Amino acid sequence: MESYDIELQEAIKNGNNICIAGHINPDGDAVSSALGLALCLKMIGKDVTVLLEDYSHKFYYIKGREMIYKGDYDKLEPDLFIAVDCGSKDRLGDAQSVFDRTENTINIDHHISNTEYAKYNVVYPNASSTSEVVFEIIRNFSVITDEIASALYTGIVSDTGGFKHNCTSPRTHEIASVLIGFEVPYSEIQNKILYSKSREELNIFIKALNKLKIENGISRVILTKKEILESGATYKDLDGIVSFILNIDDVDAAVFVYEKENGKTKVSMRSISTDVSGIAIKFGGGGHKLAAGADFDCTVEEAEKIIVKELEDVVSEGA
Ligand SMILES: [Mn+2]
Repeated sequence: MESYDIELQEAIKNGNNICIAGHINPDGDAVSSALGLALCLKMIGKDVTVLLEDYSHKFYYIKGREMIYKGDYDKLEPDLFIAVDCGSKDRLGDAQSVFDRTENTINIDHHISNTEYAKYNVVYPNASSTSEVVFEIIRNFSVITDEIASALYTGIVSDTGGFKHNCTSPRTHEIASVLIGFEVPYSEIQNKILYSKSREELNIFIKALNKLKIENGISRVILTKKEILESGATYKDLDGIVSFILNIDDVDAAVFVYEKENGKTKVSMRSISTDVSGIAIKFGGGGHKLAAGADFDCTVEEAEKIIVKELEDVVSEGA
């Protein structure tokens, strides 16, 4: 660990009443890094409150759910706030107000677009996942249990797509090898996270694939709120769609554009070799080189046009 991480460890040691929060609409890495870190800090005697929006039932097996706070955020007065997997302060959602009134704040992340908004920023863009960064931090406290190992393993599998995405490094595998030395049901975890689908997810997949278009190496799907809801799906069932439509011969970039519950438009991009993070940042979003997204105030059709044009420019530059 680098020298400023000693300051970080001191900050954690000095905190007693700690809030840990992940980004809005939490994915596997946000849930795993938040709960994995929470389980660890609880073991070393801290009072821990986890602030997470509701997330996919797929991740309900991760221990520590009872630490997730359901009460009034105005009542929280932590002496330390730790944000995990959250590239910018506004992505904390409702937890942002708690962050703002807490003096000691830590930001643990791996997004290249991270805005370093906390007092202590521990951002490793080369790490596969925030769960990987959390492992590097907590191994210094030397308390890893089967539950913590299962949580962090889940986060790593989730963000690497099963050690497949190019964020996977030799270090990622080293950490995974340590983690599966604990009682970690790695086959079940991989099946649950990467392959199994609920009926609702399957129905929205069928709908999405019926609307799939492929042109100039770019695959795309757009879905309106009406289409999503009439398939019986919820917004948590949409996660796998954009990665799925990237896995098509001769496709280099995939775009999934959908209407959110609040009527705004979400654009989610994945790519094999094209850097899509720049496009996301240009429209006020963020993410990673090969996986990024942004929100738009226009209709899904308008957003699709804008993004496909941007992508065609970048894809043709790279060709
Ligand atoms: Mn992540």
